[in-house]
Amino acid sequence: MDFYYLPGSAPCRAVQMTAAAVGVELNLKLTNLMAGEHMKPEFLKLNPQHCVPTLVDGDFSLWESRAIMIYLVDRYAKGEKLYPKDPQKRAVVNQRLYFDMGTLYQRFGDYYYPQIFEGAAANSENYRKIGEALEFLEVFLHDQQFVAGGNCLTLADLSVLATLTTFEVAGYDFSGYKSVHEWYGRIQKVALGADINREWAEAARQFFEKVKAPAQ
Ligand SMILES: N[C@@H](CCC(=O)N[C@@H](CS)C(=O)NCC(=O)O)C(=O)O
Repeated sequence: MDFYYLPGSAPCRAVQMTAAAVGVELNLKLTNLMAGEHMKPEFLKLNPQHCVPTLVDGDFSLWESRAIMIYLVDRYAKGEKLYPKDPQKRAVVNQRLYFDMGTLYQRFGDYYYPQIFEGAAANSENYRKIGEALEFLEVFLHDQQFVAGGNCLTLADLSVLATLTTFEVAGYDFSGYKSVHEWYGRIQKVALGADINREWAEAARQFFEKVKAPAQ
């Protein structure tokens, strides 16, 4: 299976951890966005939306990290722990995956990426909203071992772990969110591929070096 990726990218790392959890080997295809490799005609044939992660399984090509994660489990996982079949349990995992994509990681990006890629000034309202998203996550994790509750690790944990590892290399201090912080330490000990997630995330650190928290 060909996996087009960039190590610093949180969505790519979430897929990497899912592949490790499911036990499938990925043929790593490093895709240098800075050099425009994602805009080459051969890549656009695989993914007209020109983003990583992109997975190519035979003649099937798929992008959107959480869609790829679900595909890997549906197609290759033994058992249903990572993505439960029970409709309500699955719905909670889905809710957390959408929360990660549309709220947690989205708000992180809204604050950091305009500063990094467009030279924009820090926006204190966008910074505040990152904290609010973390408060939501804190509520989800209160008295819970896993992001979607229940008694085992799911895709929601892998998705949020990849996101929060980017928070960490960005220098965003979330230690004040007690349940989140404890979960973050705990989950890295049990998630397969968490060591590679950690290692790959370092590639992103350089981008965040000049971005500071706004004066409060
Ligand atoms: N929601 C997407 C986000 C993917 C994404 O934004 N990828 C970035 C790298 S982190 C990218 O490929 N950007 C280049 C582009 O979109 O042209 C996912 O979770 O897969």
